[in-house]
Amino acid sequence: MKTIFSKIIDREIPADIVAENDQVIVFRDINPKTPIHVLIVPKKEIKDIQSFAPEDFVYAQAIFAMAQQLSQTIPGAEEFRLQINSGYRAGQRVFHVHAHFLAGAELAA
Ligand code: DGP
Repeated sequence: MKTIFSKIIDREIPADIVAENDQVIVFRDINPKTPIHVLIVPKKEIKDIQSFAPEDFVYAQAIFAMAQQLSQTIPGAEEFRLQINSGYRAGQRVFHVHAHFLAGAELAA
């Protein structure tokens, strides 16, 4: 069964998409925790970091590259937090690995 994020990637359900390339898609979180809160999601369905195969690490690079691009293009996102919850007990609720890009406010250290 497809994940909710794959349905967004395939345009089967709507999302506020802010960027996309061959490796990742970026859309606004439905429940934003900060003024700027987007999710960077690999286009390949990988459950969590624990499940990465050696060839999947290209997506780790793609997530970092996209985070840098977002910081340079979204006003107010020059400084940001990148957070990946990997596993239920770490707070993950959508089991399609993704990075939260959080910005637009001073975040607790
Ligand atoms: P996590 O707990 O790390 O798995 O984060 C999942 C995030 O995904 C959570 O912040 C809410 C967001 N989310 C869940 N379903 C949807 C959806 O259908 N659309 C959008 N835009 N975000 C969603």
